[in-house]
Amino acid sequence: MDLSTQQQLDAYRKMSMIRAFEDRLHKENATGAIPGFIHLYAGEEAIAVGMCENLTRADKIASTHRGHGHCIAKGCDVRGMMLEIYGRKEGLCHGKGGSMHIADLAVGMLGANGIVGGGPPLAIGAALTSKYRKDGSVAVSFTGDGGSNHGFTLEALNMAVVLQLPMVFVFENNGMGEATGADFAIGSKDIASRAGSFGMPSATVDGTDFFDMYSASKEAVTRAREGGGPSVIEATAVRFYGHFEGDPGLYRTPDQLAELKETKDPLVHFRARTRDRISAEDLDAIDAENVALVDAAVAEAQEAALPDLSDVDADVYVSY
Ligand SMILES: Cc1ncc(C[n+]2csc(CCOP(=O)(O)OP(=O)(O)O)c2C)c(N)n1
Repeated sequence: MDLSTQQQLDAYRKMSMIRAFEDRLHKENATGAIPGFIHLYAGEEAIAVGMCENLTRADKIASTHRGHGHCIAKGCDVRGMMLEIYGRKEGLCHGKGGSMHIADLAVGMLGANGIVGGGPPLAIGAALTSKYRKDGSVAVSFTGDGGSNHGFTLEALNMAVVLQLPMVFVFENNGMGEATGADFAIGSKDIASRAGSFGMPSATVDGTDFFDMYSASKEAVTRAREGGGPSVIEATAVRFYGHFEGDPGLYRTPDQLAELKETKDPLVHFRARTRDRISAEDLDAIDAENVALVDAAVAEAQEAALPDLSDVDADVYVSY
């Protein structure tokens, strides 16, 4: 393990922040205060953080409809995200994007994406730019098991190999696409093994284990950065909430969900893996700090101003 104790604490801080953010949004959404749909990432924290701890601000990521965790892992400002989700003027995208379109190019976050499978074609564009400019940056797409079946995802996999791009495709296999099981929708039952037929290496990891995800990501990112071309990582995990907030979730019983939460919690796994070097009190303190930060962000978002009507068509078209 090449991570110092401080780096491991930093990684936990991000995973814990994602959990605090999502748990609070679950409650806030139930009050009717949040416009639009939200899809929560709780349960999948180790995937985003395990990957992004290997990236710099210059590296780019493309996300999904379930994007809050990717944003936090890549360094988006949590206050700006909360304001954005509430549709406020001071949000990261001036309150016009909302949960599914949060982007922050300053930290290399190309955007959450309401188009399932939309991330891979976007990210290979960033990877091609990196190769053309020879700037040494890497691009990463996060895609669900459902999105892994989309035609443009498969086209992007092929193009990344043909052009030998500095790219990593992360497939987050949480076992479900809305209410459809991945075991039904994926013919081969195995996303990672598709990579071989496209001509690139792959790894399958336990996406509830930060250290497993970190190691596989490190190998793939290093390969991409050193000119070795693209890779696939399939990371398995569980989503702790419904597909979207409001989903009745009839496809799993309360007992099944309770068991999954008990056995597949990435934060609990982190605590178990670091017990010999990081105290539970230190991790509890991080959790409490994050809850307080999220409390403050929500309180501010509730009171913040909406965008001005006169700005309705600003930021819609790019001026060249
Ligand atoms: C192109 C496209 N097709 C369908 C949808 C509707 N849709 C939204 S989320 C979703 C399921 C996605 O499942 P998966 O990729 O496994 O991601 P997860 O929700 O499990 O994170 C679908 C079908 C969409 N938004 N875009």
